[in-house]
Amino acid sequence: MAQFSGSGNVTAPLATTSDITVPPPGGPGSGTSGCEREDWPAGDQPLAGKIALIQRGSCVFVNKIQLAADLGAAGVLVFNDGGPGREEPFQIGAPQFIGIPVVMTSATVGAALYALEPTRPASSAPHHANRTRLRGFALSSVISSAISISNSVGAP
Ligand SMILES: [Ca+2]
Repeated sequence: MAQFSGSGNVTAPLATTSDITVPPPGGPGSGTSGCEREDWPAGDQPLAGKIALIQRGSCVFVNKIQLAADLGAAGVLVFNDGGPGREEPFQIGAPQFIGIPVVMTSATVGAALYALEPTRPASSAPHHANRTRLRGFALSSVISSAISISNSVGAP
């Protein structure tokens, strides 16, 4: 759920920041996922055609979202950081000028998606196909349910 985000349905591969640990070892709110340019792969548009998976942390949501959008993200999925009392999703502000769908989800869903992200080492090759199917199912479920909430927020 993200109030005032861009609307639309996005189905795309995940890209995750390089600095996610659930829960953050420095305590609630101490993580910097998606706050710095260096959290993402190098290049002009490294997130083009992808959904950016970002953990809640020390910088404001709009900065994380804007950075991901600037790097080409098709959508943004922010998850709570998993610290004490920081499991459930809540409504975050994502200004419409950013123009891409933004969704907030729980720490559990975020951590599960992070664990399935395909650029991370797979435990063994035979499981890869199952992991890919599971990832697609989970992500599409998260995105479609959250986007319908986002659209209803904007309705008169
Ligand atoms: Ca960071």
